[in-house]
Amino acid sequence: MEEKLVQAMGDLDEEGVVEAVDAMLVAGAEPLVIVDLCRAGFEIVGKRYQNREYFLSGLIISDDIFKGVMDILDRTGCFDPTQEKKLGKVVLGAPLGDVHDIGKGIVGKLLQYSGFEVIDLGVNVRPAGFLDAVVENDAGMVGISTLITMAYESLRETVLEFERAMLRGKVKIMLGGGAVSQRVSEYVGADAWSRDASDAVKFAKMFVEKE
Ligand code: B12
Repeated sequence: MEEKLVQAMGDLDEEGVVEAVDAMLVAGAEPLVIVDLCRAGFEIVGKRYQNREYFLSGLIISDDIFKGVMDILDRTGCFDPTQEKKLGKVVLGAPLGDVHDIGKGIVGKLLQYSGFEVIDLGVNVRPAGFLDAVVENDAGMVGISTLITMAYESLRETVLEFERAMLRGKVKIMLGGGAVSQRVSEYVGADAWSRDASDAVKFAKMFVEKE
């Protein structure tokens, strides 16, 4: 069924995706495993887009199909922010120039589920937008999700914005999304990076403990 889900996502076969997700849930699969298999399916979509087998419409359809998957997973209650929010505040967003928000949405849900308050600024967030939100909400952490290489400069600018405001020492910045890597993280000057949503929770807990 795992294979079927990845393939159906890659083929933009909505019915196949829903069937596979339903079957996996009945079999007791973890929602995060399902999310990760969808991500593998997105990789296929991305490659086909690069090879010009798919066009922009293909990317849009894959987004639509995945929203359906999240609706199904949401109905299971697995992402309910049931715990009292007391661990800390995380400002989350996609940087200027980037409108991808699927991974960011997952990260936001996981953080909330794990007891963090999430201030989600959405996509295409200006560097100063992150700073303003941190100041307004007295938040100690920032999570930035990036899928597009064009946004590297705005990531760097965001970190510089905190440096200029003399807040860099107080605010931890983590990066994630398909376009990040160790090199990007070093260039930007982030505190942590990952392409795994659950690491956002791990990092946030680590940041709070170190405070
Ligand atoms: C769906 C999609 C779209 C949808 C997005 C819909 C939406 N609401 O997000 C739409 C149609 C809008 C879109 C638009 C475009 N896209 Co697009 N898109 C994709 C696609 C197929 C999937 C992205 C996705 O959601 N993946 C699934 C999620 C779950 O993965 P993820 O974001 O990496 O998140 C996971 C982890 O990284 C981690 N994570 C995420 N955030 C964070 C944050 C923190 C702090 C941490 C710790 C972890 C973490 O957790 C998640 C779960 O594990 C990718 C292909 C790919 N391989 O990714 C291309 C892709 C990203 N797109 C691409 C391109 C080129 C575009 C367009 C420029 C196309 C165009 N001609 O207009 C525009 C960009 C517009 C812009 N300025 O941003 C390229 C980017 C290439 C590059 N190197 O820059 C890709 C890679 C496709 C390709 N191979 O060419 N796209």
